[in-house]
Amino acid sequence: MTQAIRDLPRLPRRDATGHKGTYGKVLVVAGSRGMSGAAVLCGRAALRGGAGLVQVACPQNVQDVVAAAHPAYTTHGIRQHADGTFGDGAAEEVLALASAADAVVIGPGLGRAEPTVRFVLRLLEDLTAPVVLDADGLFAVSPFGDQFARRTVPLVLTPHPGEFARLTGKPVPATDAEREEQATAFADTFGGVMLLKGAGTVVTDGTRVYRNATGNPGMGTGGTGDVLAGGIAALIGQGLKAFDAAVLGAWVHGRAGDLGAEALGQTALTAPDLLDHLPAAFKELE
Ligand code: NPW
Ligand code: AMP
Ligand code: MG
Repeated sequence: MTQAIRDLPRLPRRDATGHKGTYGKVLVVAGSRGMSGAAVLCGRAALRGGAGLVQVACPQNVQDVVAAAHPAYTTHGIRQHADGTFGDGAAEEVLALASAADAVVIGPGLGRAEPTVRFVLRLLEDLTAPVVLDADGLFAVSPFGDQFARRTVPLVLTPHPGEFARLTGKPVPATDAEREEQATAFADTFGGVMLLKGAGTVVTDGTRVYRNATGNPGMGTGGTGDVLAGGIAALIGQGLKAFDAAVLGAWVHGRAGDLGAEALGQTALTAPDLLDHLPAAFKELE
């Protein structure tokens, strides 16, 4: 597939009479003490991606920090035990919020404590909205067995090569051909969308394979992946199918990185700079 804009999935048009209820409600389940920034970046990216409403569900002990970081999303503090771990009711609490969502991101900055892993698995059992599973959400399902195979709810996995190796239980793919082959085989087996990040991000549903050409090594900096996950969920919320949202999300994320690098150079580029350049990248698609 080429990279020409005309060959990309179409960005949904905003109808003249549309309102915030029209453009999708995204629930971001992310963050923990020490990684509240991941929840902020993901929530802000969902807003930049065009979501009508964004809610960030994060552990109670970071809710105020996350809320103070941006005025346009709402927040929910997930109840915790005194030691900071999630209690048994945490998943039910989030499932209730998710019942109103059009797309759910799970994972950025959530952490890897055992109760968090159980929380993620419990969410995946019962969620009915499409899910973008990233970062510590991927950790919770690694190594990836057949427990999610052929689920009816769309699932997009967005690992970087290290996370992909953790999912497969194999070494990091050594060549581009190996990346593509392993990602495709993986998606084919689980029946969802695999977006394998890195230089030349691969997006595949097991049949279709798209190799992204936007992006640059300046994006090798903390938090850029958290931005990608929020952007893809926003596109799903606007009605794109999971594969198309992943393809368009990867393209626009890399394009924002390229515009950011043009303005600021690769060395100093940071994840919030991607958020600042997403508007220009999206404008090219409008
Ligand atoms: P190495 O070190 O190169 O040998 P992890 P993470 C490997 C949150 N964040 N090619 C790497 O190998 C995230 O959302 C929070 C090959 C290492 O083994 C997560 O929740 C931020 N290998 C959490 O941090 C900002 C590669 O993978 C392992 C590779 C942990 O996420 C930062 C590292 O991966 C961050 O987003 C590549 N291209 N890339 C915040 N502000 O709150 C990585 N590896 O252990 O999954 O750790 O990605 O840092
Ligand atoms: P994460 O490791 O989850 O923060 O994700 C890093 C993001 O930056 C992914 O979207 C990668 O595709 C992107 N990225 C990192 N390094 C490069 C590179 N050399 N070229 C293009 N994109 C990159
Ligand atoms: Mg990441």
